[in-house]
Amino acid sequence: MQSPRDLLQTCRLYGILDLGYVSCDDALDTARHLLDGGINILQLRAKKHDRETIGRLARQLAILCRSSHCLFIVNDYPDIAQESGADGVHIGQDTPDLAAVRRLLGTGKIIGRSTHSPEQAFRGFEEGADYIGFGPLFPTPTKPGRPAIGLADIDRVQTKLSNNFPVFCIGGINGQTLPHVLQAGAKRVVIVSWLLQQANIAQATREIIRQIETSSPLEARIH
Ligand code: TZP
Repeated sequence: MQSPRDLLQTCRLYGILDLGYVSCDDALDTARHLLDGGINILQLRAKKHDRETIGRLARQLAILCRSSHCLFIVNDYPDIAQESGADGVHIGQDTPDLAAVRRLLGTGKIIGRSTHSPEQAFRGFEEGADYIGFGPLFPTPTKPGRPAIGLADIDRVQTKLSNNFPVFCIGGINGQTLPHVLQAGAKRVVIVSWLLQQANIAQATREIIRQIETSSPLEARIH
């Protein structure tokens, strides 16, 4: 069986079940559509819900994702990630101490870090994040008030961190902007609102993964 970190290497499209776009009642069905489309990393992001609701949903999603060989990540709450059986947690810049999160979760779990500049990206790598989010590339209502950083630094950041280190470009990515993001050197992307708003989420997911894999093949890993 692949370890979570090995599976992370194969992830090209990162889906986020953002409860700002999907109701709790629809969350599991929406997750099933994303899984049908081939998503192999999925995050639960809930900025306005109470811990109990998030914990309950996280436990259900952890089981669902595991049965589909999909990594499941909880945003913001290391303790919920731990107790729900998730594969890891995603933390923002407002959680400064990644080492403390690592002590809580141990080395078996994945820790992802949001970064909004090349400097933050390099720091995220150095402090031991297993992957970083890098963006927002474009302005996005999903992260209001956060300035867009554009495409110019993607290639430099990905190359400096090595092509094997998972840099997930994020923010305002959709069917139209994706080709520009890939052209700029992105190897992995996160798409939140655009994917969740598609009439056929599974088909859109499949098509986006196909586009990423076609335009941006990963170099073979030497073990
Ligand atoms: N972090 C940087 S941009 C962003 C997050 C969580 C939101 C991206 O959402 P969308 O809807 O794909 O623009």
